[in-house]
Amino acid sequence: MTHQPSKRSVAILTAMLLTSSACSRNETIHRDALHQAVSTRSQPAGTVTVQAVTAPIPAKNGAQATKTSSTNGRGVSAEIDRATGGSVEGTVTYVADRRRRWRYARYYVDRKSGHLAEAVVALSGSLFDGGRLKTSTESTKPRTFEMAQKYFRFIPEIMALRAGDRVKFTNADLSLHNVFASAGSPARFDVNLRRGDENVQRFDRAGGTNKPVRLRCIFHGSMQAWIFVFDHPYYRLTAQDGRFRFDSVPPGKYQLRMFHPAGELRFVRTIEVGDGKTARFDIRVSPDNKVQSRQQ
Ligand SMILES: [Cu+2]
Repeated sequence: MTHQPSKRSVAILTAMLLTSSACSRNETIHRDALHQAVSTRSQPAGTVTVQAVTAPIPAKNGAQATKTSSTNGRGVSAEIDRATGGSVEGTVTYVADRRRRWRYARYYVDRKSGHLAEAVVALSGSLFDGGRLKTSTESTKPRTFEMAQKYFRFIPEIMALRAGDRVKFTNADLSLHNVFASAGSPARFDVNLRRGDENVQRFDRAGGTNKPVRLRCIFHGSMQAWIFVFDHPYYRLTAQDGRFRFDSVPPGKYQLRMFHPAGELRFVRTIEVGDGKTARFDIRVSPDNKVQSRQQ
């Protein structure tokens, strides 16, 4: 298992820093107003657009069984052997609807392909709910990510990390900002940041895809961000190509969950993972997948 969330977070941060210079503060605020307008519009009953193809692929040869100690400093209760389990891969794609425009299209969707970035994709299931799993190739060292406040936005707006990881919040704007974890979030804090200030928070409670830590700035209503915390390694944050992949998944039934909080798009489907097989599930979402605002 590679450290994709970390690399992707960095890649997305870089990409957003490059693109955000074109985004004025007025646009940001206007975007929030659009959000309100779109959110209150009634949506038809959620028809899930999905293309799911299960394509068994022979297991790669040469994967060595490297079962090692199941204890480490993070309270890991079990360890998955690299040579066992199956894989799940796919792409998240947004199918636009001209009658129901999506306010975040210009940020997240490659218009030609529809590939959706900054979508959180994760597996959930009884095999690892409530426990802390790792794969034999996964680093167990807690990491520290950075979430900046710049141009009156959180950059990146969406993060996915492992319980025990930390996030360093910084302020690059001249204005005083604040980071406030909303009531009901798995983490609670409320800090003010002047330009150049830093604040590090550790995220220990895993809320999965259903209960992200919801962040706001109390001074600027349009600023918002989400941090998803998992107690297992089967989560990804999609990059510009919309792709995700999980390896070393213990065989069994799971829910494949996708949540795009900024766009309020949600997708859930039950999948089965077979030993030594790769299952491909392409997730196609449309305005039909929009959830009602303020649900989480
Ligand atoms: Cu602010």
